[in-house]
Amino acid sequence: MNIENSIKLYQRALELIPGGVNSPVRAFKSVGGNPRFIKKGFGSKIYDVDGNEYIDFIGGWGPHIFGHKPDFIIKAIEEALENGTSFGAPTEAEVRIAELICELVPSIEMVRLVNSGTEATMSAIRLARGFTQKDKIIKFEGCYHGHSDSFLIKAGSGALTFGVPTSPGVTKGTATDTLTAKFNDINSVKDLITKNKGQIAAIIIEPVAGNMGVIAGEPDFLRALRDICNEEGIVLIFDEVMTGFRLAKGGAQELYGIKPDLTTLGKIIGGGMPVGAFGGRKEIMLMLAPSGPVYQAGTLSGNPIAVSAGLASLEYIKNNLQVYNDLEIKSNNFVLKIKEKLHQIGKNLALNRVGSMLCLFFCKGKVRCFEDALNSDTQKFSTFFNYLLNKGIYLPPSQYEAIFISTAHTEDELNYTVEKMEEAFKIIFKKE
Ligand code: HOZ
Repeated sequence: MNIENSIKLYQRALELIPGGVNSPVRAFKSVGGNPRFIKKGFGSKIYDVDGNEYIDFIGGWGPHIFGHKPDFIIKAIEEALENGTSFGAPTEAEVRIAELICELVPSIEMVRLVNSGTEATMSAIRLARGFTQKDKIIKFEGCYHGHSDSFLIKAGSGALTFGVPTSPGVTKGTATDTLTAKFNDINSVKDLITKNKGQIAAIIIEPVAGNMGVIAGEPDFLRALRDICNEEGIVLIFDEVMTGFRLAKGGAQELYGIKPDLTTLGKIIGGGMPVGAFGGRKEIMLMLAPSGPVYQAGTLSGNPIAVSAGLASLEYIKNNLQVYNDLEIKSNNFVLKIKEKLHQIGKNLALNRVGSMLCLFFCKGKVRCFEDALNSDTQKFSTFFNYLLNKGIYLPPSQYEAIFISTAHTEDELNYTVEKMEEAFKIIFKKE
């Protein structure tokens, strides 16, 4: 595969941008090789600056549930552009998207738009702290809630990919206020609450973790979290930046039938543009400025172009709810075919899937928490990734990110991917 132009661009970028990229995982450091510089995307495919075509399983890291450049999103953006790009004043589209979010996600009674998932989670915990007048939060090992200080402690995603789950630069004070529990282990949460009685403002969790690979929260565990939060007056925050509008119209909380107090959203809510949101119980949301004293603001929050793309996505979802069933069937068949190939070569890897999010761990046994995820052989993942990349299949360049299936992926493309995965498995397991 000729990647001459990507190589040249990377060399130029390395001189000017730390690590040559604007978000660490893109640098391919954990899998080796030169990152591909992407020129365009259409449907299930992306194309690099050397003209190579790839079946894309990143989907912009989640937003592109309908594939790249869906007509209805592009049309909405073009129409919005006719009117200008940014006003720093309220627009009708913000009201319409707020109505739609509250309709699709019933636990959200009021919502605030921001520009990214990181902003959403960062603001949600400030709000929870302001509401409860308590300082500490509980997060889970391997969960990733964006890159704000409070969350870069035993975090997943890029932080985990590069072995710095707790980042330098986070002050001791901040770290002291962030307690970490074990995913899917309610006793670890109970212990922290007992040791920090009356001091916990919020518990934040990805109900389906997507940043230490994909790991589903177990229903009993999530229900127990809800109960504990009720008993202790703790704000339960579901980080649905990845899972919101991805697993169901109402996100993971709809699948599990659990209502968090606050929800954070991103990715699909922006239709590929920079939008995030947080919302939830009215009495909590009313604490937010200018209704209440908890400050939060943003020059580009509710940006009309970004909101137009999000609105088009959510309207499409509302009118086409069968997409979730279609994605479930497609993704399940895909995983079954991969498992069949593994079975044929006598291997049994951990393959986790929830709806159209999935992850293959190079280890045996179940992966149900961070520690289990760390058992995966990342060297094997690297070989797997690079083999597929050279066959025109673009997986996330990290063991600890999610593979996303979109409505645009065709059966032929998925079958081709399974075929190439089988070839990769044979190479990886040849010596065993
Ligand atoms: N942390 C993001 C995925 N969970 C990666 C974002 C990016 O590199 O674009």
